[in-house]
Amino acid sequence: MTGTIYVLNGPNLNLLGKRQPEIYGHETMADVEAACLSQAESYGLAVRFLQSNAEHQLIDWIHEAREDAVAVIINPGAYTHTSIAILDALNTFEGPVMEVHISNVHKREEFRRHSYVSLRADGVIAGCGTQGYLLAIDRVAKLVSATN
Ligand code: DHK
Repeated sequence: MTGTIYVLNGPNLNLLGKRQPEIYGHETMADVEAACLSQAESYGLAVRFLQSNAEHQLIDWIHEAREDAVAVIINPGAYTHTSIAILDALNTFEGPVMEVHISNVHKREEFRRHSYVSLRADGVIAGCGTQGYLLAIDRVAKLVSATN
């Protein structure tokens, strides 16, 4: 298999490992990036691992993914619950989209239960900690191999 998976991370995830570790764990974004690269490599896939606190930047990366990526894995952070613009951008992407949340958003505040991104996502993983990213890579590899 060949191709690049875009792994996109939204606001506050740059503080992973420091921010509310009782909810988000002790691993850092750098740890998650290294694990994603290694998991994807086992399938012959590459990863572009990105994080931004800015909605427009996430949208620009999704637009880049249209030309450059076989799949998108996205943890939009709080934009999950607010951003029609990110949903619209994802709707322009033709490959598989996986939505990942480190925490179990259904076990938390009511406002975290609604996701605009889920209207586009082919699968949603929540509450599996940072392992959710690796599970999403497994799923994407399966979906990409089925279309090749
Ligand atoms: C991360 C965030 O920053 C929150 O805003 C979401 C998500 C949940 C997560 O669990 O990874 O509500």
